[in-house]
Amino acid sequence: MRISSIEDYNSQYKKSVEQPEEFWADIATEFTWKKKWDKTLEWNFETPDVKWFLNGKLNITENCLDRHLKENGNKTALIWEANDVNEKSRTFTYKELHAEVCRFANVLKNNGAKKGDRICIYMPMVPELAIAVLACARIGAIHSVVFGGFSFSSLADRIHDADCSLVITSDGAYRGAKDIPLKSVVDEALLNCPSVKKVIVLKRTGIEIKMQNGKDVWWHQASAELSLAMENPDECPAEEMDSEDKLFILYTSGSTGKPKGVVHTTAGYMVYTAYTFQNVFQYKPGEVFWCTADVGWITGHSYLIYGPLLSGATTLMFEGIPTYPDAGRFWSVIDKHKVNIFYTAPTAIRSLMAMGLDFVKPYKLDSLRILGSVGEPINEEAWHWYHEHIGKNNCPVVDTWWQTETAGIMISPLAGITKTKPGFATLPLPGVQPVLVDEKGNELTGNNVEGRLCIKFPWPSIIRTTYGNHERCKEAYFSHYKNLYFTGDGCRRDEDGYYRITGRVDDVIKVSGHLLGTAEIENAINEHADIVESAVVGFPHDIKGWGIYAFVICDHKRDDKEKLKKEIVETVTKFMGPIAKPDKIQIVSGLPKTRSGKIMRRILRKIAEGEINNLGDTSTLLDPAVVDEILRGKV
Ligand code: 7RM
Repeated sequence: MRISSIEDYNSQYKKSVEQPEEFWADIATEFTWKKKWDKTLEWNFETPDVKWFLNGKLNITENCLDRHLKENGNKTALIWEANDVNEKSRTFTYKELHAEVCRFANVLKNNGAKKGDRICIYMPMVPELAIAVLACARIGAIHSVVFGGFSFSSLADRIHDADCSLVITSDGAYRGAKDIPLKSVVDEALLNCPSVKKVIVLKRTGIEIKMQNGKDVWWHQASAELSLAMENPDECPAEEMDSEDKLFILYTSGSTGKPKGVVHTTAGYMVYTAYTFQNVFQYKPGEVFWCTADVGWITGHSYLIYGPLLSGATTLMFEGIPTYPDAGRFWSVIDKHKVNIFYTAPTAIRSLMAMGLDFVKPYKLDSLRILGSVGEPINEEAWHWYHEHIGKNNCPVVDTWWQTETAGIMISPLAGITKTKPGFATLPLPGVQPVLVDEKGNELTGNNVEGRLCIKFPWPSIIRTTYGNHERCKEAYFSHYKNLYFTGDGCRRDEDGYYRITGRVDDVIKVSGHLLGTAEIENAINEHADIVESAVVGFPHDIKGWGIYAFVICDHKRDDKEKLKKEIVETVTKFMGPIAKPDKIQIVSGLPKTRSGKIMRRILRKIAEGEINNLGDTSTLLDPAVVDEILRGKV
């Protein structure tokens, strides 16, 4: 499965295009199956319908855990570093992690969970989060992890959409100097989620919380009770799953206010995340791999938990934030745990770069071998800083492009093998066939072209559906261009055939690496009693990549404008969460609309970006005067 040189890459790539089924079948054979598949691939992008490794039977946790026990049972699977520098870090060998996962799988079963149930996980970055994810997979329950930075209303939407029967959470969470009351957010969300029968609560911060009799269960109590009820609570048979049984749902923002529940299935996800982990990062046995992403995002699913564990690697999980207790924390963790491969987001690199080199200097960073970047385009300045000051000009930087919907890395250098170029994700991985199209869907062939990025052949971990609404999956990804998966990104292919992602071409924005829907933010703003309408667009932001610019209409004149803006920020934080706080708010008396009442976001985007002399055609506006007013009041 391992690519070892650029010639090897070229020949594997060729094989993956000419004989995709043979190519992936060879790789899939390396895993543990309860029953081998009988057909490798069936697909149709019209409906859409993609199936890999048909009728194969397996459990992904047997591949993540049991498979390694015999030879590597005492090898470290997980290292955990706490938010607080003074709290002891924890480590789990493969044997220990296996036992913990089985034990918690038994807790889930004891609380009524079974194969096919949806379980929402809303937790801090503690080992129990990874244990909960794997325990769901162990029993065949479908996990839906919701990022802890989302608030009750976003959480409720997600629980409700997936019809979850169980929620796993903690009393509170530590993030930097803050204590976040997670359980009370769950309590508020559950006022509108009758499907939830049980809430399992991990004790983390010890804050006082309400425990509802018969519904809320303490993790440690439920776990202790097992020892009385079972002879072997640390063992739990792995449920037999079909290759195409759902493994998880992960919500991602789209152009409407309602997030999409991206569905991934068992075998294809397993094969692709392991394959990409090993090849992109060129992982060597014994190395420590650190992905800084939260498990609430796809990067945490695929490269903090599944990819590394499937590969028998040592994965590091960090509970805190890059700037606590100071901006040297990442570098101190790298030295402390001798991290070899470090995978983070450009927004983190830019914010640490802005804090100055004094926070880097005290650290050796000599364990590092490879650096990775994910989530947004990495600007050249950040790329060079990362390469020079963190990698000491000695570590290849892999700029990995991919999406929640692709589940694994799609376009990226292979560390130490592909010649890198700052700002470029470079070349597609084997199995990935990118095409660029113009707005009408004509394929742009040859090099030196720029268009919209599509993929023309299925890879094993392609999105299968959007939960509960297959039509939406078709509409969002498979109907823009015939027989192509549409990514939503703009992209350039340069003279060397290298790909450079230019950014989103739809109504979602990447803010600090978090994908947010502008419509979702507008809904949250509109919860403020005085706001009648709002329009949100992105604007370029030095650290965050993109910032949030909100134009709002207030239903009566308020003289205390600054207070109103503060209230709007609080409203967004309350309903959607702190990650969606607007950076700029402009109170306006009208929005630029067409005669049919559609907001012309193109104009607002230009204004927010400061391109005020180039607003384009405004002749179709109902009232062109609103544009002048907005320009006068720009913040
Ligand atoms: C992994 C992840 C997906 C969107 C994607 C792009 C942007 C991600 C890069 C990137 C430029 C990169 N999943 N994106 N990686 N843009 N270079 N290396 O981020 O679903 O949350 O977001 O992120 O716009 O479509 S995601």
